Amino acid sequence: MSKPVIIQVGPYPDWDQGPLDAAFDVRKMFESKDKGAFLKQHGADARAIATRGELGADADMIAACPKCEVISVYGVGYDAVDLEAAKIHNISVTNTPDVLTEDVADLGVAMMLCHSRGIIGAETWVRDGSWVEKGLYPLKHRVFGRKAGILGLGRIGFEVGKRLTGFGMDIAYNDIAQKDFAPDWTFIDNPVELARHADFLFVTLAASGETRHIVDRELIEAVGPQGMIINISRASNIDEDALITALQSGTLGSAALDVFENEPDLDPRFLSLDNVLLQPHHASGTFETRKAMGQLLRDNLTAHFAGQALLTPVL
Ligand code: 8YV
Repeated sequence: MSKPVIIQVGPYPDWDQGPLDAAFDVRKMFESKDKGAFLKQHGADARAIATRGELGADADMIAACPKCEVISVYGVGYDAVDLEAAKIHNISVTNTPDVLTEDVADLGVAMMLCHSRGIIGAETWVRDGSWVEKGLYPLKHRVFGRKAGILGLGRIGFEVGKRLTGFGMDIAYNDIAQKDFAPDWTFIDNPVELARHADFLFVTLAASGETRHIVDRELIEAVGPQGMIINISRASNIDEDALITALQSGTLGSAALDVFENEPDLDPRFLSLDNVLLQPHHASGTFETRKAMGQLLRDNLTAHFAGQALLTPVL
């Protein structure tokens, strides 16, 4: 029996590629310079699309694959998949929740500590001889005991909060409703009020059309000149232009970002700012988590083609 044809949007590590190639007839879109021509050639045969969180599958891609039955996302975020188009064409969508939660939370907290304590600058201070020539490294701001705000108390936001309790922080959160699994943390029903409360504002919302630019100029200014915004969700949750303006003018103290509009070609203005910590969208980037994500992506595809229930459907 011939293997189901799959369009693979972006590369995966070798340990995922091997089993994927063995189980399916994989057509690798990322190896083609002309995506349109690639989809013309292979789209008609495709029964599935395997993609990554940040790459998704847009309406044109979906339309070019009329026999597609399932889109499997390597990532928890599926905002880059055109869900309306998937619905119209009766296509299921799966993602990889849970397996990456802890690592993403770890990186968010690490970014807070790193940036607040000036760890990257301090390392340079040692290496470039400044310690010998100039003496002690300039003082930085403490994390312990300060106020944290979590915008979006889903799986990742909750894990961030659990970690922050270890730093004795005063934790508040905002979500569409109060969560009974977080009785010790303060629910603030307005995102701007949450930002006013926070020394450190974690953006951990699942991105969608409704959350686009929820972190706008008003909210950024509410975090204020002493505050830090940490984004481990999606760039679209923040008005990036307003963020850069606030970082330049000092109406926002600092930011630590793992995600960017148009990544990896980020806005060059970020590169000239020293009050922002820049990370290459790698919050889930550990061997352990990426292996689990690859496995879950394949398990969903395998279940689908075996006529079984999907493990982690979002649609
Ligand atoms: C990426 C992510 O999928 O989980 C998500 O939503 O954005 C990430 O885990 C990962 O970088 C692989 O491309």
